[in-house]
Amino acid sequence: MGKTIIVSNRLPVSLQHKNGKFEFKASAGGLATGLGSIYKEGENIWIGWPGNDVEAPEQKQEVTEKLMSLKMAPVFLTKEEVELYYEGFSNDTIWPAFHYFTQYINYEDTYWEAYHRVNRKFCDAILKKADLDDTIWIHDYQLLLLPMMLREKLPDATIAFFQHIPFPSYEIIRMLPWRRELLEGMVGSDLIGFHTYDDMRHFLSAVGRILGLSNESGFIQADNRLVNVDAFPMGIDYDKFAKAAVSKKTQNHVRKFKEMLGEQRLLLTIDRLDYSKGIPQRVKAFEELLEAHPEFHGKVSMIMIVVPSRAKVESYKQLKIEIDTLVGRINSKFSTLNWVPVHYFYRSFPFNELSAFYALSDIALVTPLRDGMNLVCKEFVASKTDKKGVLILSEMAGASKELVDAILVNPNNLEGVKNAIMEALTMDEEEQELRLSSMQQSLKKYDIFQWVKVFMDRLAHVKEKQKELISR
Ligand code: GDG
Repeated sequence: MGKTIIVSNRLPVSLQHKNGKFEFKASAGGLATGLGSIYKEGENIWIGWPGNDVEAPEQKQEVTEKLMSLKMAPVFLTKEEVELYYEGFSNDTIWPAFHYFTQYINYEDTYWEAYHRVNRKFCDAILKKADLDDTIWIHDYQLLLLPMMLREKLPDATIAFFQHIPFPSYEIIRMLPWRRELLEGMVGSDLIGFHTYDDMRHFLSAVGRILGLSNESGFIQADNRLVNVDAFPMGIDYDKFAKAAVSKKTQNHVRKFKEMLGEQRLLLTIDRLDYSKGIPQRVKAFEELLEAHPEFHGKVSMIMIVVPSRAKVESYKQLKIEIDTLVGRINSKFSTLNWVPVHYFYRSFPFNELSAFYALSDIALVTPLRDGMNLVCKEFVASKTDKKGVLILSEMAGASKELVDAILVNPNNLEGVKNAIMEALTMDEEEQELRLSSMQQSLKKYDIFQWVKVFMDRLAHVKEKQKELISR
């Protein structure tokens, strides 16, 4: 058995340049935690872009050595590559297409060429580290071409791919001039995972209609290879959120925040700045609620955390202006000297403050227009150790397939969202407890560690099946 190589666009650390020296800050994200149990073992390694500009050869050397000591290897990207491959093809072509925002798709050949070039760069970086019998697990939409590039060089390697965002219907994927190459790239894998059954069905349908490859119960036969496709809904580090919620640090923040906010029912919303997250629609639903129910004035507030993201992409700049204007409108219309309807933060918070927001909020309003999974709703549920709180969740989030005890809404139906907020504000404690307990049970059982295990076990099973086929 060879080693395991994890590959993602970004490494699970962020690189900071301080006083002429490079420092790394470990990412606290769920994926980094879950895969930590893998890449830190034995000879295993994680390969990806460390972020930030590193241009001088001696700086590259310094960063590479530091990363190697952390069991990581860098793929350095030039400014132009970041602009065309990352901000361009990844975030301005694939992202809008795969989230059904066809009006935002940019069809640029220069983006595509850079995407191809950078996938090749990742391939070369991996080949420097990989042996013939290694297992290579590639993550997400920035690297769709990579599985086949690797397969051509390492025909017997074990290659897996997981997509964290939705996979759209055939009608959308066929709009992309590069649809064939993208699908062929993915099919270089032995195992392809998505968050939901629907994503998996869409992928299989596209592969059938565009590549002419049929499947039998999720197994595609491609060039004498078997490729398995399935749904693996990603979990969270459940215990981390449940423990943090009752920790001294978080509870100190809860106390402080409550003192500042006074007696308020709190609606929480947390997202990266992204048009797929449905932020304006949600603010409008809250505005309509306040319009129709003056009895809530002074009694209910929304805490809205918007984490800066992709600030250089035009559609994101426009979205920021739209949200600023909406929040300005609602606050100027309803605020009083001792009450503000929307507490709006355009920044991120340290983990224990985030945990405090989860713990003290009465309702989480998670209403993306489209979301591969959405982890915020799962983290909210895990943080509710006192079993008081209500989750309102969009049907368009992958998580809605698991969290069926949330109040499920269509995020485009403002009246429906408004009514859901009403229902949540008036839900009795017994029902809150019933719903939360049931969701907590499934999230605890199928956490991030279980997700990694189930995926890796399946990969081993697929390889066994391939061997049997060859020996027949
Ligand atoms: C992509 C897919 C899929 C947020 N604000 C703060 C903060 N966060 C953390 C949350 C959560 C993460 O960021 C956001 O994860 P999501 O899943 O909600 O969304 P994406 O970033 O769009 O992720 C998505 C995911 O990949 C995994 O496959 O679920 O569908 O789009 O973990 O906690 N963390 C801290 N401070 C903040 O202010 N510390």
